[in-house]
Amino acid sequence: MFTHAIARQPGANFDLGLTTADLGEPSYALILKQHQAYIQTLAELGLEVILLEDEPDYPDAYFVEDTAIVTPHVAVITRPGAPSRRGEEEKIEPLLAQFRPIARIKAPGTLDGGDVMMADNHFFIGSSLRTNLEGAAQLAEVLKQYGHSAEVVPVDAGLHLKSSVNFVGDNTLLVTDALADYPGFASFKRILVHPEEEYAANTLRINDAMLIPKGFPRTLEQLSRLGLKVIELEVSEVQKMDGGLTCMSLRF
Ligand code: CIR
Repeated sequence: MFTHAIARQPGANFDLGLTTADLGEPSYALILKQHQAYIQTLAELGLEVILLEDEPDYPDAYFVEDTAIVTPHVAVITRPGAPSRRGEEEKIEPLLAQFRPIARIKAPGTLDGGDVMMADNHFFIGSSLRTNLEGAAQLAEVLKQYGHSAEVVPVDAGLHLKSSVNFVGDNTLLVTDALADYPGFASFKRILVHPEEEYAANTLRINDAMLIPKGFPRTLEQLSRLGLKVIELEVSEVQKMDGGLTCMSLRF
């Protein structure tokens, strides 16, 4: 059960953040509205939401997920893979230190939280453009010290591991074609995301609810069969900045 979430307000210069998407100009008024609805949903699901102020020097800083990995036993502060994002983690560390012992990813390791998928006590760590093998190995080592297991997954498509696969509970993954046959996932039930709905792979399980991006009817239908409460959220402006539902919070 998650009881807390950390999130950060998007700043007025959020459109200066990194992106590879070609979905048009993002609107500040709209992203604020979408972010507000997201925070409100987390609160309605019973989480205590700690909302941080925007960071003018870090236009991507509202993607707080990338700055830490929080397990029931430890919080690991990352060293983000994109140089423009290094430093976002500094204000996250003292906050998480109130809740968990702290460990840190150290240079030359790099790691983004978006590359880390927790499936109960096991962690899949994507090695991607943002997370290098050194960062992945450091995280695996810390996780093992705290009683978790971990393995590294090569990420060849999408920005992060969780752009393509997410754990939805009950030994089940929601996964795109790119990773559907990954041997490390063989023991999981797998729900395949339709190729036209790949963005919807970034869903977020919060306790007995499933948050999914709005506008992906096939995925909505597939997830509705799981017996969870399914909540659709509009995140069009977040998508324009290569982000999604998981990226905008740290849950623990
Ligand atoms: C970036 O490129 O770093 C941001 N614009 C998007 C980060 C998305 N984060 C995530 O998937 N965890």
